[in-house]
Amino acid sequence: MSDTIAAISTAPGEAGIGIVRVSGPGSEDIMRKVMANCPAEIEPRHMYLGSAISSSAGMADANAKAEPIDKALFVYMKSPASYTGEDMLEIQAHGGTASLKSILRAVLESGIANIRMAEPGEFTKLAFLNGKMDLSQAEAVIDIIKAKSDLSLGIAEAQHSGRLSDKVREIREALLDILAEMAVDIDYPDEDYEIDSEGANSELVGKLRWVMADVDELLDTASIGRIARDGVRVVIAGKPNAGKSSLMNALLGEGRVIVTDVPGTTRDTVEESASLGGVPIVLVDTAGIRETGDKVEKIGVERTTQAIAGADMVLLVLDGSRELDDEDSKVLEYVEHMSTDHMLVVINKEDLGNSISEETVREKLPGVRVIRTSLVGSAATDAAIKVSETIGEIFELGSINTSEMNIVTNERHVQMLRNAEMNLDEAISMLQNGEPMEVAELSAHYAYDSLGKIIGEDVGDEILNTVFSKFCLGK
Ligand SMILES: Nc1nc2c(ncn2[C@@H]2O[C@H](COP(=O)(O)OP(=O)(O)OP(=O)(O)O)[C@@H](O)[C@H]2O)c(=O)[nH]1
Ligand SMILES: [Mg+2]
Repeated sequence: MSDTIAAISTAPGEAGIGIVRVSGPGSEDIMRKVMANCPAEIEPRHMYLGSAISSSAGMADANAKAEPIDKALFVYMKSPASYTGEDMLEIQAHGGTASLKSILRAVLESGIANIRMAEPGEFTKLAFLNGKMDLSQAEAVIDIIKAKSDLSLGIAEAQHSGRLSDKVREIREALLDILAEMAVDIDYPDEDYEIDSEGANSELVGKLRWVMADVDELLDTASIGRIARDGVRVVIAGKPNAGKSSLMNALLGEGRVIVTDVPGTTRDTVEESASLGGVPIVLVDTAGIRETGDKVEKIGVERTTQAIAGADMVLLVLDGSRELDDEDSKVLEYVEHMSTDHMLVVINKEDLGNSISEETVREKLPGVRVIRTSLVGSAATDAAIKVSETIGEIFELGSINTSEMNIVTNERHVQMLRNAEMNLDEAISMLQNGEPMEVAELSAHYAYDSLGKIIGEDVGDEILNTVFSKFCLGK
């Protein structure tokens, strides 16, 4: 008999409710042992109110004293109409750590054969193995859970609904037709293409190019997909006291980081996720860049350098109340190598004067976008809006229509698409060079297999383990 698995499926901590989830053939028996007053006839997918009781009481004879744990709602789902496709039980109790742990313990100690704790992602893995969803849909589940903006959620939802899978299947079908033609040519080399093989091949080449164009179209969305899923990494840099942390707080709309008039206040990089106008952002506040003998501050400056290196965009904050000085020059050196397309210079402290002209800034950073701000009082909100708008303009994420476009966000999918592209390219070259049809067909077949791996066809345990190990426990 296959295993029955159980886990707490809600996040740890205190909450209104929390859910213990069970999947496998033992689900019904567990329900009858753990839920007191369980009706004799249970209608699947209907919710009942009961009382969860400790397992030793549950296992003892009917007259034994049951130890109540918590009042709980429970629902039983009969295979195959469940998330995993197996029989399932979900117990909704109060969302306290002790209550949920006790219920989970009662489930695990219920004496049902082959009951055990679920592994991370195992419920979703079962859903995949039981054909409830394909692999790319299963992978979207984790993206839905992790989504921190409307945009990333929209993309994940589209993938979960099977839009990417449909597109991949469509490409594979087209490729399968071509493979069939190639096979005919291999079996009957002289009959079908007796006139000149070059002419016949050019038709095949044309068809393979169409397929490759489809693959490329998906690959083209990958860079934006990565940003949409993980967020645009926006690093705030500048010399000490310029107002970096003030800008961070303004953008987050809260006093997240410490702001003082002491230069060198921020010692370490501070990261926060935010959604600005529907665009996912990871904001990074940094230690002010300057030459320093202070050991801690020095490490902070090193981290700033690393943060800049990994940035999708830099917000360079200058203190506009004073002229550019050596410290600013030092900061400019740090960002010189970057494309100014992904940079915004924020000349701050406008309320204290305008000692830095936009021209001076552009002399150092040709073509860079510049705005003036004040980050004290109510002006901070306007500044935050201006900066958010610029980020939106640069990354044009607002224009993405997640309900129509296929956007590839998953690194594994990108890899498989790249493999397919490479194999198709090889197949095309081989045909053009008059190499034997067998070898060209083999390359095209590899492309077909790579595309299949996106949706989970012929994937080995290794891939499955990697995919599902990224999930949290209980999912
Ligand atoms: N008048 C005025 N003061 C500002 C403005 N922006 C920031 N400040 C002040 O400048 C000081 C430094 O601000 P922070 O935001 O801590 O500067 P920082 O760049 O993070 O500084 P470090 O963390 O030390 O590198 C604080 O006293 C802020 O209140 C502004 O637009 N106008
Ligand atoms: Mg700071």
